[in-house]
Amino acid sequence: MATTSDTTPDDREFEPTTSVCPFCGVGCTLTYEPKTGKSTGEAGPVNTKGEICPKGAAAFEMVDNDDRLTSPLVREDGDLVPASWDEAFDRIEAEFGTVLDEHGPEALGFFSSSSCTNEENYLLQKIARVLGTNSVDNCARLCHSSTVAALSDRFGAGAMTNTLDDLTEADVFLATGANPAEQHPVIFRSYLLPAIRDGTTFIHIDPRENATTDAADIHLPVKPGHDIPLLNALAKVVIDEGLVDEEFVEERVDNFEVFEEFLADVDVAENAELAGVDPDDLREAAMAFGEADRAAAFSGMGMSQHQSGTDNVHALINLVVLTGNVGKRGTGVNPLRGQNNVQGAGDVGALPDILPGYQSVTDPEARERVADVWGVEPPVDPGLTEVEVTHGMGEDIHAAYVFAENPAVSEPNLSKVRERLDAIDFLVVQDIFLSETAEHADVVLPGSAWAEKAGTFTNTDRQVQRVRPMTDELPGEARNDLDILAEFGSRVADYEFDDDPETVFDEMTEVNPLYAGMNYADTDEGSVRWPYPEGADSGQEVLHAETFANGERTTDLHLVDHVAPADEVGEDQLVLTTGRVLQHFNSGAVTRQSGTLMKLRNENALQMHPQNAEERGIEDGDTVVVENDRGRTQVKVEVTPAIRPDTVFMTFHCADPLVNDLTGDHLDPVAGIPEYKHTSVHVSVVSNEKDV
Ligand SMILES: Nc1nc2c(c(=O)[nH]1)N[C@H]1C(S)=C(S)[C@@H](COP(=O)(O)OP(=O)(O)OC[C@H]3O[C@@H](n4cnc5c(=O)[nH]c(N)nc54)[C@H](O)[C@@H]3O)O[C@H]1N2
Ligand SMILES: Nc1nc2c(c(=O)[nH]1)N[C@H]1C(S)=C(S)[C@@H](COP(=O)(O)OP(=O)(O)OC[C@H]3O[C@@H](n4cnc5c(=O)[nH]c(N)nc54)[C@H](O)[C@@H]3O)O[C@H]1N2
Ligand code: SF4
Ligand SMILES: [Mo]
Repeated sequence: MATTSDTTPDDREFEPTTSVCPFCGVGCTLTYEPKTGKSTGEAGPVNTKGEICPKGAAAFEMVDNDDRLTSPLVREDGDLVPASWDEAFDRIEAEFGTVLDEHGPEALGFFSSSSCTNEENYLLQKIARVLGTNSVDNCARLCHSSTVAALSDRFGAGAMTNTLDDLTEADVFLATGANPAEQHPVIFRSYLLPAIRDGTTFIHIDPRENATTDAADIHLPVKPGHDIPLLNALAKVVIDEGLVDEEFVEERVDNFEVFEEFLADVDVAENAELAGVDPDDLREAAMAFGEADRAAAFSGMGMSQHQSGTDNVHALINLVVLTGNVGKRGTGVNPLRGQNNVQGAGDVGALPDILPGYQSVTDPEARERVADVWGVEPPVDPGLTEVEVTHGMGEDIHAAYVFAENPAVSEPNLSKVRERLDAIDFLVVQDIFLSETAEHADVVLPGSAWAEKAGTFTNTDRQVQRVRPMTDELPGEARNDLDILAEFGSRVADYEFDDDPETVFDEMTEVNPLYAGMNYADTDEGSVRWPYPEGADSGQEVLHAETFANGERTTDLHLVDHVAPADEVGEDQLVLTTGRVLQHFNSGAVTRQSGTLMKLRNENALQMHPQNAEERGIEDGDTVVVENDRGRTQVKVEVTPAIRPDTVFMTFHCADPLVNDLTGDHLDPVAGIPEYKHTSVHVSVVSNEKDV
């Protein structure tokens, strides 16, 4: 990567101020340790003893890194070459101007970022809306959009119903489609594990045995894509065994009889067979959940990333509501949120149908409240999701701005995505590294990493925390993300956008009712939790206690039937499900830069059951071809009984092997989340060395 300045990242000095980890939604507090030149944990609102996981410990390696982007790049004769900021912005201004003149604002798409601050996300969604489009989205789309849709529909708030602190009071934990031991390590070790050791029964629902399963009392190895029959059977056992919380149902549920009738035909043993689990284990899990005084459910990508993602979560909510496990400590439906600020990116309105504070764009009063502050009314029509924007590139979408996301690795069905990224007239990428997506861009803007910026992040249990810079100096010509966004907005729209985090925060609290009354100074000490009603002393901990967040006293039980996954499984095919490991993060853009993490684990292996391996003549460590109609990739095999015999698993943390060349882009009809967790594939051993 070309550098236009003498300041390489290594020359800089950092201050040991505290900030928040750039990786997962747990939100651990970190600081810089001058002696080692690395990040280290510091006691904070979530990691109260300063505990961190290996990624937190390596978080500085993405800041202080020789591969950082140090200059704007523009495409000349097919190549990306260094340019000045003025040249880069002039080009952006001209190209966005042309697209706006020729095609209007609907021809624009904006990718906002769940790894960036509330202020940056707020500003980018405002820029999109001031320009006249609601087509702004963030990785929450790929992550918990289905969970948020189901929770908002049923309870009126798309977030954890409870807090990490009160959850430790549960008698039973049920975690489904989530592997918190690897993906939310500090929640697992500091909150869940101590309670489990103290007697809380732990039910884990996952097609694989993983580090989380090691702590489980009951493991239900569900077939990928078959959570609804399993959850309906759990609800059926609860009803049959008289474990319904009748008082709660009487007071807070509208349609119990209809639901009971709907489940009347459910045969528990048949559903268990369809879901691929042992009926006795399923009954034991249902009894434990139903008999508990307080039971708490946790939900992750195994539930949300399906064509039936929203329905999956509805089925889980049914079980929780039926047993009266909502509105009190140690209960609830608790999505473990993904990136450090995915909760915040949604809260502040970086979503195509939602204004700040989950107000619908179609609600005229909400638009008016926003217009009062902005002086510009947001457009009325919901915009496109990020997968829809990608699919529209080169057709209806003529220019796009990708801020801190890497869709060229993280979106599904990548051969189509690559085609679209090349077909679009004009693509801007604002990143800290030359990501796979940046390689397709017309202009690349070098931004700032977590330890170089100020603002706030909102963690998985709704705590707004302060992000503080540890240096004023950026590598080379790189600039602060919020500055870059403000200059971009001010150049392309007839509007002056502010680049001061506190000013942006203050404006955000005026527009976002959930954050109303918060003040930037308060986030400097500990954290501030939403909802934070104006005039309150502190944010609300357990939601939905007397009424649901939508103001209603009651909710419905939803009647959800099994939805067959989009990919049919041919006779000699296996189901590929995908996910994560402890040592790496998402597309790998920020973890493959870390020598320490790569040393811990640098291989992306395909987990396969011994039975499948034997049938195909595959041995542990062999290289195999994994393929389907969409693509083909080669990967090493780890033969292990930890995975179901009809399923294989690999991560999406690498650009090679690139698993999303295989995944399909079938979307959940409500939330638009892709079906990353169920893909049909052929797996065969590479017989000829030359093929490798
Ligand atoms: N180390 C690490 N931590 C991370 C991340 C990371 O990349 N690395 N990413 C962050 C982000 S963005 C997110 S969204 C979270 C995600 O955190 P998780 O939701 O825990 O992540 P996944 O590994 O994608 O999926 C969880 C589990 O779902 C299981 N599963 C697969 N298919 C099914 C199914 O059909 N049903 C059920 N019930 N389970 C199934 C998988 O075997 C896997 O163990 O993690 C965050 N934390
Ligand atoms: N097969 C499969 N695919 C999946 C999933 C799965 O489970 N299976 N999970 C999906 C989920 S849940 C998610 S959240 C997505 C994640 O998908 P992405 O968000 O696309 O993945 P990341 O690797 O987190 O990409 C973040 C990008 O932002 C850059 N960046 C990081 N911090 C900063 C910053 O502060 N400033 C700037 N300017 N740039 C920054 C990084 O260099 C990187 O290029 O992947 C989805 N894709
Ligand atoms: S648990 Fe999450 S927030 Fe905490 S140190 Fe690890 S990656 Fe960072
Ligand atoms: Mo995510």
